[in-house]
Amino acid sequence: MARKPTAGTSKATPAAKIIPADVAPGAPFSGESPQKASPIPADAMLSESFAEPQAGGGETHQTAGNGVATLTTQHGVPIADDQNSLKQGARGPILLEDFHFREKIFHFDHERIPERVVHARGYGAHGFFELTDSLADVTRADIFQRVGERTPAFVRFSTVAGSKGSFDLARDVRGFAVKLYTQEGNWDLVGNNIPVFFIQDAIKFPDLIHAAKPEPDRAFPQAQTAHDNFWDFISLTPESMHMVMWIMSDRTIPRSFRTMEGFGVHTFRLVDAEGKSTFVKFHWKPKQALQSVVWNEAVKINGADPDFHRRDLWDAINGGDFPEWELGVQLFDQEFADSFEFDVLDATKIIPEEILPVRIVGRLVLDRVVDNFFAETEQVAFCTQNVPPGIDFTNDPLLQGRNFSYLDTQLKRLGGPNFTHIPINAPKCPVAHFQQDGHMAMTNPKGRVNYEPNSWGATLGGPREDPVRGFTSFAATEEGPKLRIRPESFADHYSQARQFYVSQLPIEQKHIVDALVFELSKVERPDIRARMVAHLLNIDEGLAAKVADGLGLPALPPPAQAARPTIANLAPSAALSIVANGPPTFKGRKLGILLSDGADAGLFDGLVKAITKVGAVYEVIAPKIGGVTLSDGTKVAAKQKIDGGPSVLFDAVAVVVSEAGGAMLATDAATQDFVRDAFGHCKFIGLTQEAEPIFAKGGIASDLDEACIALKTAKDAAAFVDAIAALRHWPRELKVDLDAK
Ligand code: HDE
Repeated sequence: MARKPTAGTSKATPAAKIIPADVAPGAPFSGESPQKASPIPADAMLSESFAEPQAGGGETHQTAGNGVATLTTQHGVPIADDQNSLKQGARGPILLEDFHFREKIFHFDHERIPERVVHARGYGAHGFFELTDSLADVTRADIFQRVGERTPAFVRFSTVAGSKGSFDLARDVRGFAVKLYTQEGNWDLVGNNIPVFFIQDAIKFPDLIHAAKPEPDRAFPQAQTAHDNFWDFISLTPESMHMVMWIMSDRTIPRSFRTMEGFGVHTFRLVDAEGKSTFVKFHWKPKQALQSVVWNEAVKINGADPDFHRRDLWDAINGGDFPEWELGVQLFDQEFADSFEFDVLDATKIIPEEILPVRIVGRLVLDRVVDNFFAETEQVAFCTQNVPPGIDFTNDPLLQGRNFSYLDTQLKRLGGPNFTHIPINAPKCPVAHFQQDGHMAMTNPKGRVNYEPNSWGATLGGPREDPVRGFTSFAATEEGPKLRIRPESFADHYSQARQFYVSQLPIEQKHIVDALVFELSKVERPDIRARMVAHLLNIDEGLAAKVADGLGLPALPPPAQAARPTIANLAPSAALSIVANGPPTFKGRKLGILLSDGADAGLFDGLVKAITKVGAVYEVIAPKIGGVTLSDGTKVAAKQKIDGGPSVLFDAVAVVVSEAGGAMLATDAATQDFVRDAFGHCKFIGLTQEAEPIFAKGGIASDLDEACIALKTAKDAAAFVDAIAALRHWPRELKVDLDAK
């Protein structure tokens, strides 16, 4: 964890003996001093948090001179040589006596914990929740009482199917798990970026996940649903059809974690001090607005930057552009639930916002990245059953099943019952109980008494129940025979799938068709493809016909047998479209500026100013990472070399080159791909006249349209940045895609 101050760590000779020069051994270690005094370059230094005295490691650290902490074993023994193991002679065998070597390798061998069985790949950040509208009228939950009060939060975003090292732009549902450290205990709202789920009963979850994950004999495909097992299971599970519409939409290829919605999915309860319950559905609405990428782009992003989403979140927060979401609630009572078309306990259904408006009650801001990925993001343990007084469950059979699973999975992953002692999981309110011991117990209660009731009195006897403040379950009346059965009210599987489809803009409907054709084209068994089309016929005949055509199906199959006929006239909901809910400006987005030597300095300056003004960022791409010299002699460093900075990494691009630069770059395949992809992905493109040879060689010079904007002088830059707020020029897709013709 600490470094010794000697340079040249690769030297084979033993390091010089360390005599602390300016700090007495055992003197309290200051987290600041190494940064100030050390000769080691800043980027090689310890972060302040790691330089702090380690828990359990004693209050002090020895230093090796110059204020740099001395490298020690885990037990605190100072280490003289970390380059060589202890041997019998220079070329002899390693000695068993080398406790430092054995400890180091032992610890390394045990560095991994099991990855999450689902949602293994994720990324987290810290922030806070601030209440903007009190819910004191419907809940006693402390977090919802006082407007303006902030509650610390930790959020982890994730994909579902891929393993920990998989890529970010998989077509997949995104997890949106929020841990709120309230003053009455942690509240974990473990949601997704899609408001419905595949299945209605938790007992089907292992089957769903087995079917989605790599097939068990061959262990592929990784992080994708485009294979036989997934579509086999789905086509045999009609309740998943509403979710299928969502996952085949661009919701599953978000541009950023920052541009996704989050949903609690289930119907929960809010409960007031009198025990009165109000049903609630939770929504997180991104201030950054909604945005997704296109599929061909997603495939290429995964190659160019598999960490696209985590890098985006890291950069945004460290750049001071803190992502923010509004918390919205849909509140309703039993009377509404009884009158609603579908069962509010069925997690495959939404309540459209047009029927039941979303009331905004707070905001969630992420303003701090983690200090250490493993300690925080990997070890965070979300549990759906973590609810504070005033928030309660309903009988949604998916939620009920989850309440068992999440506690159980933490035992497997984190290795024991004391995972709440890990700082990221520890509540930030007082904790007092008689639970003790077990693996890695860090906070065993003090004193003689570890049981209750006891007769040791208020001071010595420890904590007691509080019938007033304590969690009281909503007193629901339950009755009926024990049955393994699905309620009749869960039987409609197609109506809301259709409602989702008809709520999409035509370009979004096309993307759903394309996604279905892509995925089913990877399915080897024709009967599975046909079975899916049979379901689509119950959703929308046009959709089914297009998918059948895209698959080259010889004939349409008969519609799947439906337990309930599709309700065809549910009103479309504008809230379900991504494009209709896009951003008003380019804020928070990234422009890629491709430069060559001799590029117009005034134009570049204009672009930088305009981009900065709207709160967006830019990256310079150049033939060499060393950068370019502009027309006025200014040197500009590049962030990306052209073949490492394809246009898929940017929301819009500008090609600003000199005549010689344009002629040179036109011969480069990576540069041709740069403009061709930007064009094919319907992005806005700014280009100087000198860039035209590149577009000609890329084969698109004659197709340039109104979203390919000529850039001549600095004045054009501001208009260009205004135009690119639209993000994509969708009419182009109909010209560049065979499937659209
Ligand atoms: Fe999860 N889910 N899930 N899930 N889930 C897990 O818990 C499970 C479901 C969700 O960032 C696991 O700690 C069952 C719906 C998120 O750490 C596990 C069922 C929703 C995360 C588990 C569901 C989710 C998980 C694996 C069917 C949206 C990542 C690791 C009833 C509302 C949390 C872990 C993080 C993780 C079980 C369905 C969201 C195995 C049994 C519906 C965001 O416990």
